[in-house]
Amino acid sequence: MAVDYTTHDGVAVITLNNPPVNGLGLSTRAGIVEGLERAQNDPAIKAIVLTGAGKAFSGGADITEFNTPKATQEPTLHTVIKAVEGSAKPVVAAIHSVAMGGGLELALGAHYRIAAHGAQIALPEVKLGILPGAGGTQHLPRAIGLEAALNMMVSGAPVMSEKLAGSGLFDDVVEGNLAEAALAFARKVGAQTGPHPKVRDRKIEHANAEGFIQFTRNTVGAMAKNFPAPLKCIDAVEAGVKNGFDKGLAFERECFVALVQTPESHALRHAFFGERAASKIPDVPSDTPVREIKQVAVIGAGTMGGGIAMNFINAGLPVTLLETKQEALDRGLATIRKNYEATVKKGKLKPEALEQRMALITPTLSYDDLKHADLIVEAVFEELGVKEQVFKRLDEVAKPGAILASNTSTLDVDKIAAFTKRPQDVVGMHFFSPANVMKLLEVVRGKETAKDVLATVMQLAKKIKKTAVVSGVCDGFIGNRMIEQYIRQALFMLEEGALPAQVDKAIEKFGFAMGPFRMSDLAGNDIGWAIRKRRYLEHPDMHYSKIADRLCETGRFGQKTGSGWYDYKAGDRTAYPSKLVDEMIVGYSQETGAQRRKISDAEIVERLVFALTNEGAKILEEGIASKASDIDMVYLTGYGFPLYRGGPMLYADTVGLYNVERAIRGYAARANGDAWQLAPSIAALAEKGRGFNG
Ligand code: 3H9
Repeated sequence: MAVDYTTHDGVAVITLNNPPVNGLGLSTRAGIVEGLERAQNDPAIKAIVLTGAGKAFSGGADITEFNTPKATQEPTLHTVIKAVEGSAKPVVAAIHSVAMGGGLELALGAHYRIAAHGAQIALPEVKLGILPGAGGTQHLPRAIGLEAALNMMVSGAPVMSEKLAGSGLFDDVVEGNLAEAALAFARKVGAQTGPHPKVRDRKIEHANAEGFIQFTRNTVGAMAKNFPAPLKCIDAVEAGVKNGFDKGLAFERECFVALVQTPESHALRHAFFGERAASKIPDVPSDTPVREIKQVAVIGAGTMGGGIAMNFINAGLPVTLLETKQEALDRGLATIRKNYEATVKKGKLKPEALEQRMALITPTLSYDDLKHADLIVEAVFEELGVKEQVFKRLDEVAKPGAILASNTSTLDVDKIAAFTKRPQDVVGMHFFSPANVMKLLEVVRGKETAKDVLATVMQLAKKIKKTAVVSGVCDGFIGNRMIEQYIRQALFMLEEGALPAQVDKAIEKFGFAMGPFRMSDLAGNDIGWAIRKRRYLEHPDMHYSKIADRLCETGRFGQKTGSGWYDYKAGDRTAYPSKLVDEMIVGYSQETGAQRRKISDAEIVERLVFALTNEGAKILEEGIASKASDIDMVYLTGYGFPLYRGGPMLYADTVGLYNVERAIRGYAARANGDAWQLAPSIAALAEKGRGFNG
């Protein structure tokens, strides 16, 4: 039963009861209408309270119903809200916690609203690529004013109920028992004669509504490039301001129907569910007991170790920070302090909080100080020999049951685990740089990693606000293994006729935050060089362009040396195309006999993105990732893949795997075609007319 109906001394209480968040799916909607009718037909009932059970009043429309027949089946949310509004007996919405999207729109249809302190109020539809489609664009400006309403809609950000007290949205915001307050309020208004107030009858008061709308449009237009929904919110509000509630409502509906079918909305919804799905590991049940993590230790106070430590400190967990030399430790601590000082300067952290956070760090030079840690994360030099020393030492000092994590980005976690007598406690925690900022955490599951270790790390990831994705053991794990194929294609294209700026521009226009050459200059070209040198030994048969090695041989390691694929000026991170490098590239093509040709931007995008997709498909085939959305989450949160395209796997689905297969087969038949080994699953899915995501 998605809705409960009870009576309390003349008041009917309709309680949404559709866990986890009281989504307004078909059965919930039908239940509300049924409850309203029951209350109308009972002469003993004088007023109605509409409320929610569990952790939300309502999280809004049921997103899983979008683009399915249920979404439009009566009673639609519009019908429900109309029934609430039209109730002859007053309806009081009692909001004890989250009221979002359709949930807030439902409450706006009620005659009265009261909320508990701390309730989260939002119209977050833009985050799903849509606009509030059940009257929110018309009701909210009438409830809290044009400016505040537009802010809430275009940002989608939640606002605490107490901040909205006195805004016109709530009749009361209470600190005590909301249920009792709601019943008392309902009895009071139930004794009054109607008609009861409707938000739709209020006026939108603003001295210069059109001017403000235009101002918002200009600001949002510049910020929301590639995301159509925020501008549509403004259009819908404007329609209501100019033409009145009903016409505004009709226009809002039109916009909603169009937006819900856009690839941007599809991508954003994919990311919403992908993020939640990533935390679920197929063979690790959600009720797996977790180990308690009260003390953390981080080995290595360099950029990575320091950033990792900050994550735990920010979550209030004490961290023991270990280095081998006092000066390295001092340097690490100074960098952490500097980072926090910058946050204080931006006004995002109180000065006293800075000291509190620093006080959570215990610096040490001794492994013996790690014996109380529940989790130890190693962030030392990326070499197996160094890791061996560290893990052997950890095996001696760590307490039984402590989780031993490696931040390795490419090394074999099973080999690292084998350095200890407790491989079941060893796991990879691959943070991305800067570790205190980047959302992604690849959790690398060794063949012996215990299930409760995985469950603990996934839970901890939530606490430190990371998107954690589980990867099996392979070279580069999910993210770096795929990026290698992407970089390989980028380099081949230089040989075949493109220049770095053209490649970067094409993929940045597609939506990547940074093209491969600017990215490489930022990370340091020597890093890729070191990896390639290892590859040449491990995979002598694998074909790489040597063009990047040439660049490195000249000492152009990127921004840190003032030159790389591009030229840089002191104190300026702008990448200026380098004549010297461009000539070197053309010279290299001539030397190797490569026929330079004009490469289109479309080809650049296809080769880079499909290289990711193809490797991603192999990663799925091998079970390194358990679902396609995990791969997309890695790319959306760690590699700057454009959010509005949903990741390399969803993008391939959007293009159609038949087309992806054809493109890959085409590239495989051309120069450097040996780099394209079509993943069998792409062909198999294409034949069935399916995609990675169904
Ligand atoms: C809308 O309302 C359109 C209308 O304007 C017009 C209609 C005509 N639907 O996040 P959590 C699931 S659009 C379906 O981990 P929390 C979620 O997938 C909607 N499912 O919990 C997860 O499932 P699972 C506008 C939903 O406590 C579980 O609930 N509303 C929905 O950290 C727990 O989620 C939004 O955009 C939904 N609407 O946070 C709000 N919401 O357990 C989106 C959640 O299987 N939701 N689920 O993985 C949120 O922001 C958070 O979920 C919320 C709770 C703050 C509510």
